[in-house]
Amino acid sequence: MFFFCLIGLGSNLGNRELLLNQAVECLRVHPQMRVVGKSSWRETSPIGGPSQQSPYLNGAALLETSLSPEEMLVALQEIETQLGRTRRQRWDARTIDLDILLYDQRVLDTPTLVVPHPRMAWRRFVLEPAAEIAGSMLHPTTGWTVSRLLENLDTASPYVAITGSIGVGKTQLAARLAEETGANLIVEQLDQPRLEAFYAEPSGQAWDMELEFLQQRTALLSSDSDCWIEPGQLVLSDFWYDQSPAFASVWLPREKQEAFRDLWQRSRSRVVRPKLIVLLECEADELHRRVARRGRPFERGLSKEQLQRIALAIAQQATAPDEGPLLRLNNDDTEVAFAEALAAIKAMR
Ligand code: A4P
Ligand code: MG
Repeated sequence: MFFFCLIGLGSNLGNRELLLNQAVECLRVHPQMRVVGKSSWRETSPIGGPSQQSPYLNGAALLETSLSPEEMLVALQEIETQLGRTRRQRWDARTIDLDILLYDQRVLDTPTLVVPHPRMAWRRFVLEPAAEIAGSMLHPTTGWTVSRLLENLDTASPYVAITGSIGVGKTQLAARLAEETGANLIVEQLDQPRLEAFYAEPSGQAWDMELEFLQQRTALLSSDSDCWIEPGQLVLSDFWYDQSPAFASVWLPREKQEAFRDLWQRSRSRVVRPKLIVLLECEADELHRRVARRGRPFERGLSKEQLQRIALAIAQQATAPDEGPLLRLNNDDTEVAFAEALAAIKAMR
């Protein structure tokens, strides 16, 4: 059996062009690989990692192979070593980096191998060369082709939605990213009396509360709102329009959920959809502690189980077909999450 495997190549140390060509030569002579496509090499600005790095030369190659994904990773690492790759810190300068972007339609998540490559869906330095040689290849977790992912970068509004369970740190991350990038920030307003009424009697008040949130989200993200006027201006929100049905699935009784989804669907065509969704996640005990620490009296009754159910419902919605590129971040370490989100925003330009 042979499978198509899409590889990303990058170099920003030494003779970059020679190193990329040598890497392709190593792939060519490998007895269990056939190179069926090779992109042009393009110069790109380094994203993430230590400052003062030199520009990268990036490209992509399409292989036909009988190796398993794990065997492919080992083979690529052997080629990296042969071409002088050493590892010091994450995202550091390197003579050669060979990543598995796609392996057939396989979805893998092990400690040593994640496929599709977890950051490929919004990186311009990956998608431009990949689209040259494998535009019609399907990215299995978004259900979009490589070309469509690139088109999303070129045509979707420069808008990033941050989502996650209550108390996970959405507003803090959004504000910090907006300050760093000069983005317009859209923040959801909380109607405190409404929330107090809800937490006092969840079953009776849930419909009104969810409807109010939905209406607010629709108004804030409406395509005729002022926040989209400046072309090219980055916009960040501390919520995501599609988190509405996720919250509704936790708080509303079953018989009301379909009616709510109808309302959500109906106004969905009027809101601007994000170019990238950032989903913040956090270990359950820590999430519960964060909610307690911020000290909103009306949230005191929230249980760890409820917070977890919300987190799960949002993750399900965010991984549903056709939602587009998703960056999942563990926000236990807020510094790491900030660096990852910032790198993603820069990589989309
Ligand atoms: N690993 C898991 N999944 C994969 C996969 N699909 N392909 C593991 C390859 N490796 C995978 O990789 C670290 C570990 O990831 C490996 O041991 C493997 O088991 P690495 O090559 O040692 O280190 P790295 O490349 O620094 O890490 P990583 O996380 O792959 O880096 P990224 O996120 O790919 O970023 N800017 C520009 N302009 N151009 C670039 O090419 N590349 C990076 C690397 C950052 N900025 C860049 C570029
Ligand atoms: Mg790598």
